[in-house]
Amino acid sequence: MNKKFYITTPIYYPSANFHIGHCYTTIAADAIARFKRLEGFDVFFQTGTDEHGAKIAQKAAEAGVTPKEYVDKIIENAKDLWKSLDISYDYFIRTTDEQHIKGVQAIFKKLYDQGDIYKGEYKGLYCVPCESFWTNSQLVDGKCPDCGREVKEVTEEAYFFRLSKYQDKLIEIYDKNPNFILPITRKNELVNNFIKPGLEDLCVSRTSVKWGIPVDFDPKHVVYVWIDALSNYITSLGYPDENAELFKKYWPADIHLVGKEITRFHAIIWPALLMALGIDTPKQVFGHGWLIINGGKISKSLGNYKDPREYIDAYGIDAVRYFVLREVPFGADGTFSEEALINRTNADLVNNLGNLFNRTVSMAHKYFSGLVENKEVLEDYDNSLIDSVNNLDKVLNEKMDGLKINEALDELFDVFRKCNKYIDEATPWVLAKDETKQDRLETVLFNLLESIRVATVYLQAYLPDTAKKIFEVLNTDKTTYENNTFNKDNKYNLNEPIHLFDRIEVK
Ligand code: ME8
Repeated sequence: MNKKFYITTPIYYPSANFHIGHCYTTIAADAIARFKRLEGFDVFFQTGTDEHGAKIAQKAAEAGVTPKEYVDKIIENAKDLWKSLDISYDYFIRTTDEQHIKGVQAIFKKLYDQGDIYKGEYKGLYCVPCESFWTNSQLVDGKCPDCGREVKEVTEEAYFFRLSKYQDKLIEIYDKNPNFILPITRKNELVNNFIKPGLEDLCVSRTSVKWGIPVDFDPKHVVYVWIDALSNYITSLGYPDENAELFKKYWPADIHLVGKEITRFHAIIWPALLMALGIDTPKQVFGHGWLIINGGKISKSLGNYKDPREYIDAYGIDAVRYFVLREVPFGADGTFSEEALINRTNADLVNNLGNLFNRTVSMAHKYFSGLVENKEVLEDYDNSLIDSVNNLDKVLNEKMDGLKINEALDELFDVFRKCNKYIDEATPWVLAKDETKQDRLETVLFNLLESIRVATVYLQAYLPDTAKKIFEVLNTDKTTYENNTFNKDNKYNLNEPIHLFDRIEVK
């Protein structure tokens, strides 16, 4: 097999524990990764943490611990969160990993040696107590936005990356690959606001920041933010060793999934750095929208959020996964509220899927002791259900290729809705009373079970825990994507019915 697929999330700042916004990107990446694995791709799904910088050093100092001690705790918490959300990442990179540090130093040195990085002067407004540089527009009433104290203009020696040199080459990449930046609106914003006005060279080192990767040939400098952070996507694969097995196998990335606010770093700085290094650029940067809570962006610095585990404990893993994947058109901003989560769970998971599954399995037990096979006593309307089941593969592929995850889920749940409608049409409880209709009754139940089985194969990408429970009750090993069509020759020997989801009472 040579179909590979490399997908990444941003590496998040472990300045505080993660919130539902981080879960959003990570759950979406997980669903895409799982879908690709189902399809038979050899997937590498990477997430991780971006651990350097003045902010984290300051937080650690406030907590009275070293930066490493500070981030270690948050990362333990993050890994536990990903576990409780069934996140199937293959690799968790930390920018404090030795391999990453060495890789970043080698990248910096190579770019310097070939003249793409040069030494210059960084002029900025500096807040001494906060050890932070600000731009004029970031100041609040001319003062530091963090502490409100005076800032002063300072000049410090710094290294710069010749970003401006790559302006035309970037435009060439965008023109050649219409799917390089998606959704398309983000590409237009980027070209108009950043590329057209002209790119400036980028400051890539600091002497005022201590918690970072030292420039090995000039150790009073640390590598500043974006080279350190962005390089994670290749150092994890073994770069700068271009012959490293993982690098050869998985690079270039197929999708960098990021929030909209960092799309430009991924679509401008990152490909420029890669071109300078002489290696392939990623195939796609997808900038999704923000989850909004109480009218504003969920934010670590505002602290306006709950620990996502509270939602998982209250409503279940798959209610949370389903909500974030289904509620918001992927790409756009959307609101996260518990009320909306409850409504979605009750409508789609409890009433539609849960009810369908419980009713179908219960009837199969009541009428046939759980043993069901296809008696092929068909009515015309059966075909419309079977056709939509067989069409799922094509529809879901199209939707997932465009990362229309919410629409893919809607199509999948439409099959469950059709099954419920089919029960109303076929009225198995009426058939059950007529001895001459027993074969028709069994056919109806078979059609339902087989439709649920085929749909559940895809459901594994989105709601793996629920899919597993369904397959256990169906007592089937036909759970793989290959030849996943309605198979009239399957036979069922069902386990006892279960309630997949509990109705959530609104308080
Ligand atoms: O930016 N809605 O880290 P970060 C949707 N370390 N997504 C959200 C969100 C929200 N309200 N809040 C956060 C960084 N996210 C850098 C990245 S990558 C080389 C370096 C998600 O901790 C979204 O993916 O601030 C966003 O881009 C990311 O978390 C920002 O995480």
